[in-house]
Amino acid sequence: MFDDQRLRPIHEKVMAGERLSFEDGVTMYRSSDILGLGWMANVVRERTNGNATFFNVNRHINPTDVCVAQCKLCAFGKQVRDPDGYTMSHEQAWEVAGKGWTEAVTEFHIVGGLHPTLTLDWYCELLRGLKQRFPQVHLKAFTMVEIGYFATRTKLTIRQVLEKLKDAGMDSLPGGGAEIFSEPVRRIICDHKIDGNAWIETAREAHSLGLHSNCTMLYGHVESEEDRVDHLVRLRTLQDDTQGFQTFIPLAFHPANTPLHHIPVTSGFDDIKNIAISRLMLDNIPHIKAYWIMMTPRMAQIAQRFGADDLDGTVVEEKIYHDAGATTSQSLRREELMRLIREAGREPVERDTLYRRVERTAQPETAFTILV
Ligand code: V47
Repeated sequence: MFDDQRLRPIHEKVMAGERLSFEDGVTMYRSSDILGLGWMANVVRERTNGNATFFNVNRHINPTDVCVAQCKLCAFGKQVRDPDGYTMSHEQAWEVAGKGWTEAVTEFHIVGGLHPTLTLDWYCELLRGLKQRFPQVHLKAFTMVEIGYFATRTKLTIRQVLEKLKDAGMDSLPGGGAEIFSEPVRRIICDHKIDGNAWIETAREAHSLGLHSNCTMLYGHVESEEDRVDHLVRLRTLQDDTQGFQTFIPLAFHPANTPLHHIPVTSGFDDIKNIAISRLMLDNIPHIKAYWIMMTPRMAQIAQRFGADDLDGTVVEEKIYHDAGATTSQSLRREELMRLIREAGREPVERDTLYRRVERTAQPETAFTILV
């Protein structure tokens, strides 16, 4: 069954439900047997999530692109004095949230730059205003990096910052900012961000407050295969302790308009391998997301047979990847997402952020109930 015989012992472990080792991870990254990897990942995917592919109806809100970090990996952040930078007022952010809004939206995904003067109270007020105007919408807000930055600026602890944001309406956290935990790599691609340990410890603190989060890995820049496996194992170890991660999202580096623009874009082969290997290594994280904005809808569709069980959402106005040269559309309609899923032989399941099934009643674009 395998072109690459080195996958045989890994296959035995997968079939027995045994945990894969660091060395297994490296072996898989060094293998070109994409069908063998995909077959095994599909077994785990179906064991964990059956035939369902999840999606949600969400909207991204990026309140500011002004960022003090100036990471080399990023095309989104602008310097304070850059005339192209923007910072929304509360009213503008609330208006953006409502633009083209229907009651179908179940999630706002809110992330932004590390702004030098906006206060934590400003962010709390932003959340309170959203909750007041859209009480049924889940607020998935702020990466671990933003939480760390708020703590540094306010001189509060990470826990205190999380508690304040939670009180103001934050329901969960997205998975961004993890990049790659390896310190030498971080120094090259994002040297002003919190380090890998701080990212992990912030996630631990969030989970301990009952907040779920996602997690990501940015690949396809200067990292090695060992760095990728190290990253996955560190996420898996935290998940053993907290069970707070819902979804892992492998993110391919988009070099356009970044200081690292000389790095070639990732191949479809590598994108699919990352989906499969993450499904196999992260035996304790329930969902693997093929983020269609990053992978293209075509590749995300195929990923559903290589380990992925989630395609993210309708999104609406994505900026981070489009500033870095993504040519995908900025949003997909519910019906289009469902067609992509059905064509892959999967059952489309609309979910809310916490993976409860959303049942559309009456008009699909308006009313819904969440099935617990
Ligand atoms: O943290 C930034 C990455 C992330 C680039 O939690 C880049 O459901 C590639 O985390 N090329 C933000 N990647 C996106 C993110 C995310 C997306 C969708 C769903 C969820 C979720 C989270 O994007 C950043 C960084 O890792 N990023 N610049 C770039 N040039």
